[in-house]
Amino acid sequence: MLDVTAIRKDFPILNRKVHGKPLVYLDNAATSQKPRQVIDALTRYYTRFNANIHRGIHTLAEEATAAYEAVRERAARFIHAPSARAIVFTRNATEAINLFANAWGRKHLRSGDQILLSEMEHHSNLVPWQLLARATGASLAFLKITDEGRLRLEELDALLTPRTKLVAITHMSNVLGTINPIERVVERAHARGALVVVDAAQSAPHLPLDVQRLGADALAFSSHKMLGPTGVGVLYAREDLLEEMDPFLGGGEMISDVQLTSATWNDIPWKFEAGTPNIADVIAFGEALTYLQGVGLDQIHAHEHELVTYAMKRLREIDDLTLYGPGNGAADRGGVVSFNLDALHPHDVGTVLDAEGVAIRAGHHCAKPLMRRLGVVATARASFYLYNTREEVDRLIDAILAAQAFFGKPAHVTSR
Ligand code: C6P
Repeated sequence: MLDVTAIRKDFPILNRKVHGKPLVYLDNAATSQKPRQVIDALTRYYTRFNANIHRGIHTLAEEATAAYEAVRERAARFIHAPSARAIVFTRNATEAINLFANAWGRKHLRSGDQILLSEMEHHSNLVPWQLLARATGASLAFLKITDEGRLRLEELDALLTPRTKLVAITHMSNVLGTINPIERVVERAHARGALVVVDAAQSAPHLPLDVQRLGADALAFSSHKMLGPTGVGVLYAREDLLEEMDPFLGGGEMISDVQLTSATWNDIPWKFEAGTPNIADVIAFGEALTYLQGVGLDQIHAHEHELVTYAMKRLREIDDLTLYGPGNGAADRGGVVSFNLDALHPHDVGTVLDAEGVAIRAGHHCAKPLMRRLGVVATARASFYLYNTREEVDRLIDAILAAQAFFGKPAHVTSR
């Protein structure tokens, strides 16, 4: 059991009011709030040891370098990577996927090769592969999903052909909440000689993650969804892959030697970190990782599962409301729930909820092909994190009833 009361005290923003009502922040899948420890780390860096890293020989530069590289070690431990050399810092999960798609894909894919994706991918794990396919002549294939929002795994073997060089798949859907069985996908993909890239943007913040147990060849996630600052992402990739990949961006830091017309590359992972990186935010991200590990990812996942189960039970009590994704209480469901109210646009729902102090997301969630598969243009989405409570779920339900009342739909359940 999490001590949510104690946790909430670490998040100053949770004390604020929105439209005169206490904030209920249920947009964690978009970005999480930050604990004081992370905010303080940023201030500490800028007030104590701000300096450029790797190249300086003065004390501040050495301290900043040590703090930055220590976070690489911490990030490796967080996902059970075999070594910090397999951790590349990027701007976000999106850039991490683009890095791999360009640096690995352009070298290894040819016309006639195939990239296998799923119908539930975020645009960040779709468009980079579309660009790669266009550049190399490779084609895209898609693993379909069931009406409940799960992968049609029984179709996987047929889709994995000798032409399939790479499978890129999300660990957890940002719309459906589905947690995909990555190990099983990896096992079958590897049996056919294909690599697997995992989009862990929605899983790394919420589930214990072990890249070696998953068997992922590469995996991407973002700091800002896991209590850390914006502007930091992580690409994990097998060291042997990173070694043979060409750089993605060229510039300072990523070189070993430079002549007027040629250059040689730095060791991994620095080969992929051209220019001055986001030093302050990486260092503060380290505090986020420490915070999450202090609380425990198992406990966080259990807490969110309980909240989403309760939320779905209460959402089901509301007439004219459609829920998306695996059924209530399903073990393969994380703390994200998408829904629609008949005859109400999700943006209108979101606006009324905001007036009640409840922050949710409404829209296509950067998953337009999935929206089409669900037969909608948009959904409303509530997403939970370690600091959310059952009382906040009740506030969500009350606010939805208020939205129905506001737009003239009868409310069929009584508010608590
Ligand atoms: N999803 C959401 O509200 P970035 O923007 O690079 O930090 O993360 C991209 C990304 C990749 N994969 C998945 C599954 C995601 O959910 C996201 C980000 C946010 O759902 C913003 S669209």
